[in-house]
Amino acid sequence: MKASVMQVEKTLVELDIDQIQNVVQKCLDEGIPAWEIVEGMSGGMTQVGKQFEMGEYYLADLVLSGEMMKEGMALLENKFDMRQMGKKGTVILATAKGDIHDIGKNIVGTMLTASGFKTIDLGVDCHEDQIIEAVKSSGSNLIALSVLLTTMVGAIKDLVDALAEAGLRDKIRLAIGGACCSQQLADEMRVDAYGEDAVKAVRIFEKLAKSMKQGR
Ligand code: B12
Repeated sequence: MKASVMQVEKTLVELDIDQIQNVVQKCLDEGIPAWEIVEGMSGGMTQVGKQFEMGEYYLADLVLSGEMMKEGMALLENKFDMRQMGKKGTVILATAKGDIHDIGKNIVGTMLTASGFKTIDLGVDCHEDQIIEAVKSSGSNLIALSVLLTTMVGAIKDLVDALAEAGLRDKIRLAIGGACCSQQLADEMRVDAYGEDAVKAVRIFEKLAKSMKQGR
């Protein structure tokens, strides 16, 4: 990782909100691509999450880190090559019902957009009916579901069942990610893929989109 990107990561971990835009801008001035800067912020967020779990940070710190992420992203939004957007397909993004975590989903969305996908972001706490509706109205066949709460794992099954009921299961590829997800859970829930970070999410959807085109 480049020194300036490491600085972005460190600034996030240290929750230095006054500096976040300065360090992100420094990366941009050095010509560092936006997606690399997103990776730095994402790494910082992951560390903040771990320190929270160890009892070193409080809930207010988490909220602050989320704000910092937003401030940093504000400088990057128009730095991605939008000419490529949608060329690889359209991905519907959602956080599972009952779950309001959105930082990871937003990073996944940014990385997908940056790599040539169009994204339709349904936001947080998404009921399966909302997702089905979006599939029908957009014609998209790719879904990225973020699930962080163990208590909401059932929402994955509800979505898979609802897709089957709507006669859409075979026409759709669904990937999951977030703190409580794993490959084992993906297998149990019969979803098509699990990814542990936004970079993997891009690889997964490239592969899934390709398999759909080839009529796997
Ligand atoms: C930040 C945070 C919050 C923030 C959320 C702010 C926001 N706008 O999102 C706030 C403070 C609001 C919050 C609230 C709560 N939280 Co919280 N939160 C976290 C924390 C510390 C970090 C999450 C995060 O943003 N990480 C950084 C991002 C970048 O990582 P990420 O989300 O994992 O996403 C990456 C990958 O997972 C992947 N990915 C994500 N989605 C997808 C999708 C696909 C398809 C793919 C391929 C990949 C992928 O790519 C992303 C980028 O690399 C986690 C700890 C953790 N280990 O995750 C707890 C955590 C998820 N929260 C937890 C809890 C319990 C709660 C609350 C219930 C607390 C409470 N008592 O009120 C509430 C939830 C209320 C609700 N109904 O949802 C628990 C869940 C425990 C469990 N096993 O169920 C955790 C694990 C903390 C803990 N150990 O106690 N939280």
